[in-house]
Amino acid sequence: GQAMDLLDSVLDYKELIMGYACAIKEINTKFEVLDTEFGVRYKRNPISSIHTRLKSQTSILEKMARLGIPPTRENIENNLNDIAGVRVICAYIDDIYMLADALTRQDDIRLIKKKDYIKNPKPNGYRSLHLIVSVPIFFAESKKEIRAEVQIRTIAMDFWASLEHQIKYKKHVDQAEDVIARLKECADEIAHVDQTMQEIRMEMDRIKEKPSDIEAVYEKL
Ligand code: 0O2
Repeated sequence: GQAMDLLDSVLDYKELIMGYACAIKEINTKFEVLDTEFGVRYKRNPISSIHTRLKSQTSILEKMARLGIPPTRENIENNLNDIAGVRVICAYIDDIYMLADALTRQDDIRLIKKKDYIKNPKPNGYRSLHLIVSVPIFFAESKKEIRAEVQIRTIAMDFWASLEHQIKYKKHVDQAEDVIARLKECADEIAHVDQTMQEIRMEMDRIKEKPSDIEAVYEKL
């Protein structure tokens, strides 16, 4: 009866969420590998932090209702790209593109959509590189392509986005117009700082590291 239907749908939901949880693990590991490799090669880690999140059941149902689509498992899988979310925070802008290219070049990753809000910021000043990718997940009896949303941004862009996100969800912000304008100004200043910081780092990279004393001795031999 109804109770069994409800139980079935709960089990189905657990299965659905499990796939996305595994996609998050897979993508998280891929970024950790890239960070480790880069650290060994260039003695510098491109990733400052990685944050992951699974969309809640309530948010999934709300979004499906907003889209006006019945929330069956198939419809959810075909229409929502952001149930699995991976946010990668970098120090420098060039690392964002390096990581995005390194991920999407992997032969098990399929790039579904790319939105470059760094080259084309949103009118409010939002900057970030968004990728929708799919990754194969190997289960005991099956293999499934699962989609995830990857957001890659700098520490400063992330700082901005978290404040903007908080303000957006506060219903009664006084002088909203003024706040929006000041946030836009901050976004532009941040973009300028990110650019300058990268230029300084690149100049430092060009200056070769001074050889250590022991290396200097060997060079003389
Ligand atoms: P939350 O609460 O972070 O989950 P699309 O249908 O794909 O073309 P969509 O779905 O709006 O358009 O995708 P988009 O533009 O790539 O944005 C998806 C996510 O990016 C958002 O998820 C936010 O996390 C982030 N984002 C986009 N624009 C902004 C912005 O102006 N400010 C901030 N702070 N974050 C932004 P959610 O589900 O909207 O929100």
